[in-house]
Amino acid sequence: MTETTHATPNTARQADPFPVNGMDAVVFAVGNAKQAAHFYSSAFGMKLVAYSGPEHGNRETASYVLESGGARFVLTSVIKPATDHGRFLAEHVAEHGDGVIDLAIEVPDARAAYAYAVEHGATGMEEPYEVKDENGVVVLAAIRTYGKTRHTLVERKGYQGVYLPGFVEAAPIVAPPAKRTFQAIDHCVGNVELGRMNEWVAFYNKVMGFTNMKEFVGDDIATEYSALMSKVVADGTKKVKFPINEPAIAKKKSQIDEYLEFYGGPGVQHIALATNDIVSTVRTMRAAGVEFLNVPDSYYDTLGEWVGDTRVPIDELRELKILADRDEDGYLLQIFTKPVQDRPTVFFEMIERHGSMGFGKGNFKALFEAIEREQEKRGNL
Ligand code: TYF
Ligand code: FE
Repeated sequence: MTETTHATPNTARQADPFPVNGMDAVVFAVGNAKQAAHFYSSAFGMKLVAYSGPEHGNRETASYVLESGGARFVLTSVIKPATDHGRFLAEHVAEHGDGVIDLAIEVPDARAAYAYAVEHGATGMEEPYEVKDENGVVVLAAIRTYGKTRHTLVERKGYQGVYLPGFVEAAPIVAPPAKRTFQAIDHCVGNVELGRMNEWVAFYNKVMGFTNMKEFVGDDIATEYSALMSKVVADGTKKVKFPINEPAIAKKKSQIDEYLEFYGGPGVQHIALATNDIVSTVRTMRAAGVEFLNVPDSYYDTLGEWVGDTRVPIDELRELKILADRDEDGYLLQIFTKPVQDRPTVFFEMIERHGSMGFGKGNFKALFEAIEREQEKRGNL
């Protein structure tokens, strides 16, 4: 696009170099996708909608597609490795445990997105290719990001099938909850090695034209109590938000180091899921046995003084251990699960936003202390 005038400079009006529609799916490689699908159905209220496996001609893997509103998870296990992909899945689970292998992004033009990314320094993993069935055609391409994680670029072209060609419709495993437990993927966080956060931020700046959001954890906070540094990149519409963490050298062993040690390298740390009723979300998930980080009562003794009025009374936040934070744009309510597998690696955040586009900076101290108490119980502090 050429600039015709300098009278109204407005970069926001310039064509987005890397337009995205939003997150397409979070793809997990797990040891037992059948049981994981049950967990995300019964404990996270997700609905199984599609399946691919040996019953339908896929001899190598079993994949379960679950949805909650606009959020989509794909859980994949290898049954019998036969191709490079099967061996990759087997090795991934052996090395990293259950984890995220793909943060798939829906784009309006996968060929253009891939070309732009590779031109700007991304490593291509799959050149753009078409997959089709009677429901239409989808264009896929993939680039590499931190660790063994990839971004598949998904161009759906109005595809009418349940997920992708090769998948068949599946019936829910348990009756879906009357009310959705969450609506969307809010952000996906990566942990990278010490000293590499800025490289990965630059990667998203260059390769996807993502810009930095104002919230970050810098040196000062890091050494004082968080033992991590963090910056957030997002696409122009802020639909896709990727915080990147690295460990910091502080008084205590970083929670990021614990992750890197037990995951065996960089990878996705947490997925934040957006809800419009965090109280009912947390009640439902707690009743289903999901464990959340504990917050000391003292947090709630002073919360009202600085956070002001929120939709949920402080007493109810206290009862459910929900955190609250406020900035100039509004407030947010958030809560963190404990890791959802035996390794102290991947966990989830539930978040209800009311104007604030932040990530809970006001809670970092209370949150990181809560994480460190868990780290200590595991003998990793
Ligand atoms: O996504 C975020 O930035 C917040 C805060 O290990 C956070 O959820 C950052 C690092 C971390 C846990 C939570
Ligand atoms: Fe988060």
